Amino acid sequence: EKICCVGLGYIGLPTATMFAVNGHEVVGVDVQDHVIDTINDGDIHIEEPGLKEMVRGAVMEGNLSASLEPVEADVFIIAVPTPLTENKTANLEYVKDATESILPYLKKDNLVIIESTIAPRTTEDVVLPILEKSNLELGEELFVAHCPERVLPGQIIQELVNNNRIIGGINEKSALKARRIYKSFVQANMYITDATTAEMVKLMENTYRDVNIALANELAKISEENKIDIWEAIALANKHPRVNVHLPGPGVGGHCLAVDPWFIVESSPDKAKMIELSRNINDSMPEFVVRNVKEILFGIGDPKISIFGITYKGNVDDLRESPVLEIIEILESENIDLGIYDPHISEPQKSEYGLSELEESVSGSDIIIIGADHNEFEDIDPAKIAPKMRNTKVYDTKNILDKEKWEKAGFKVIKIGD
Ligand code: SAJ
Repeated sequence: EKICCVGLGYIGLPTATMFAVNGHEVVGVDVQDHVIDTINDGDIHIEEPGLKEMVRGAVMEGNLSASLEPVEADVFIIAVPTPLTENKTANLEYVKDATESILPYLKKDNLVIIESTIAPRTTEDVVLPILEKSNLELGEELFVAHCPERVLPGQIIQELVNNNRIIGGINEKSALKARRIYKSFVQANMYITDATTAEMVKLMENTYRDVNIALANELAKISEENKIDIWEAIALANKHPRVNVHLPGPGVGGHCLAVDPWFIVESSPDKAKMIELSRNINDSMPEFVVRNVKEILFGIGDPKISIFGITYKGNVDDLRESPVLEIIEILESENIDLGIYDPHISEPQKSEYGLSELEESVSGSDIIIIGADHNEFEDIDPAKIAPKMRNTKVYDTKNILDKEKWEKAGFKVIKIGD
C-alpha cells in the first residue's frame, strides 16, 4: 500500500521507515527543507539507535522518500508535535495544518491515522470537522483512527515492533483498517477502542509516570531533610512486590511527560488536582538543584559550575523541555560562570548553548553537576579531570557515578536527595 506520513520527527520518521522496510511505498512529508534533503540523501536529522541504517536502506531501495508536499496515498499518518502554549494548553496548530494539508489528496477508501498526542475529544471535535471538508462520508468512505504512539526515545525501533498498541477508531471499520496496516510490523497485541478513549489512554500513561516521578522528587526532598539517602531508600522500598517508586532527578523533560498531563488539566481543570500539583513539583526541581549547589559552594567567591549533560534524559540528543536548560538559565541569570559539556549535542546547538569540550568545561571549575545520565559519563576518568578543577565536587542528579571511583580521585560526591 502507499503511505503518506506527515511529520518526520522523532515519531514520524521511525514509523514511516518501519512501514517502508515492511513492504509499503512511503512518502514522508515535513515542512523543513533540511529534513527533506537529509532523508532523501539516506541520512537522518535526529539521533536514534538503529534508525540511520534503516532509513538509508529504505531510501536506497526506493521505498522511502521525503517531500515538502503530501501525495495521494492509501493511508495517511499524522505524526506532528502538539506543543504546549504559554497558558499550558495544547497547541493544535500543527495537527490542524497537517490535516488540512492532506485534504486535496484524499480519496474514497483512504484511512487517516492520527498518531500525535491530543487532548480528549480532539479527534471528534477538531480533526473530523476538517476531514468532513473532503466530502467523503466519514467512517464509510473515509476511515479515521487515533493510534497514539507509545515508544520510548532511545529504544524506538524495538518498541515500535514489540509494544502493544491502542487503536481508537471513529467506528469499528476504521479501527479494523488501522489495525490491519500496523500488522505490517507490530508483533504485539493491538487493542481496539474508540478514538476518545485512545486519546485518554495515551495521556493517562504519561500522567501516571509524571505523577510517580513527582512523588519520587517529593520523597527526595523529604529524605534530604531527614538525612536519608533516597536512592538506597527507594531501592529498598522497591523490594516490596507491589511497590515501584520512580527515580528523582533534576526535573522532568521531554516532549511527553512535561506536556501531556497539562492536556488533562486543560480538559478538566476543576478535577485534575493531583496531576497539576505533580507537574508543579517536577517543575520545581531545577530551582531545588540550584539551591543545593549554591549551598554546597557557600563561601567560594566567583564560583565556576560545570554542567555535564543538558538533554532531557540520557543517551538522546533531544533538548525539548529539558530541566537542565532551566538550571542553566537560572545560573546564567545570576551571572555564574559555566562550563557546559554534552557529547550528544553537535552544531549548531553546540554553539547556541555555549558548549565546550570536556577538559575546557571543567577548567578552573568548583563543581560538576551531572544533568543527564549519558553512558559516556560513567567512563570519564575523574583522576584526569580533578587536577584541572579548582574545587573537586560533583553533584549527581541522576545517581550514575561510581562514588568510590570519584572519591578516590579526590571528589566530594553529593547525590540529589542525599
Ligand atoms: N524521569 C525521572 N525519573 C524516572 C523516570 C524518568 O526523572 O524515574 C525523567 C527523565 O529524566 C526525563 C523524563 O522523566 O526527563 C521523561 O523520560 P522517560 O524516559 O520517562 O519518558 P519519555 O518522555 O522519553 O517517553 C515517554 C514514555 N512514556 C511512558 O513511559 C509512560 C514513552 O513510552 C512514550 O511513548 C513517550 O513518553 C511519548 O512519546 O509520549
